[in-house]
Amino acid sequence: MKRFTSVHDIGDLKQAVAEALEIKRDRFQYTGLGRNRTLLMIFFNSSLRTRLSTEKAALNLGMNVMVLDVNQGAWKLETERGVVMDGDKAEHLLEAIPVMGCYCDVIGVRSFARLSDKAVDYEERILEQFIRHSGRPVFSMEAATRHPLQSFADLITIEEHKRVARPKVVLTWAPHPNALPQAVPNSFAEWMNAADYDLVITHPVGYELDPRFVGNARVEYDQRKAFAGADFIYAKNWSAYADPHYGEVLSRDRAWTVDREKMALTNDAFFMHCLPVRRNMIVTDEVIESPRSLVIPEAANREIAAQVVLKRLLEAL
Ligand code: AN0
Ligand code: CP
Repeated sequence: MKRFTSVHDIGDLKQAVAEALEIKRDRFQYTGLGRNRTLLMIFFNSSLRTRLSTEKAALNLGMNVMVLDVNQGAWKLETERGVVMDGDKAEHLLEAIPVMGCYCDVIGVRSFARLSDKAVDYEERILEQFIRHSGRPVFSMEAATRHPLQSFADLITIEEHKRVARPKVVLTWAPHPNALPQAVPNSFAEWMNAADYDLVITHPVGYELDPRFVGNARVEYDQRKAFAGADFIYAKNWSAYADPHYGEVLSRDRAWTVDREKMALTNDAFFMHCLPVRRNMIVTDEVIESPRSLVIPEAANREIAAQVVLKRLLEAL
């Protein structure tokens, strides 16, 4: 594998999950593979899980790891070409990227949507520049439109817990005070479609996702109807995608919070969320603390997903 930015890079999903479960049984079986190889992780945005799980995965493979938080201690970076750099930005991404490539063998990039210009976000300008100019295999640690390491971990978690071959998986919008990207729901829908699960997406009117990600999913505006018979409830907030409200918060309606009463409509569903989660906005204390909550095993599987991805990138060096 030469890069990892979406489900399209991972190939056969059954094979990928089998590889993940094999690594989970003994995560130290490939410690020689990363010897004298360096991973550089670049963060334009905050992280807890991605940073720790990806570093742990790299250590399991015997890699050396370097982390750069672009906003802490590095020069402020200009990203637009053609700008007269007489402001506060001391360095251009077009020099910074190839320089970073000099010091490592594999690069992970986290760069969220800015939510001001849909075209810029959906072209994945930052991630694409890393792919083009770093000279190294690049993987996404959540980019503007997708979070494939999260979705891969979600898929592994569902495969471990499902009770029927083709479970009903419900992606539900839930309220949040701030405007968040569509990366997690886009990517989740993309992977669930690829896995051919029975996927239902529920959200208030105005929160329709890009149809390219919705794919074969059914959209149900009545959250209670969507929950009926569900095997997995996957909660997430996102901001509006549709014009003219791209990136805006249209609702903070706590009638959409996932609570015990709504979970009772499901087929004893498991509750999932990528974390970080706002309790009693997205989900009640009771549901996230219940025995059906998978948020911790899901986060644990981030290490496994990252290890499969790094292993495949190393094998192709
Ligand atoms: C980010 C998002 O919604 O994309 C990261 C999720 C993994 N969440 C927040 O900023 C709260
Ligand atoms: N789920 C996830 O990616 O978490 P972090 O933002 O903490 O990395």
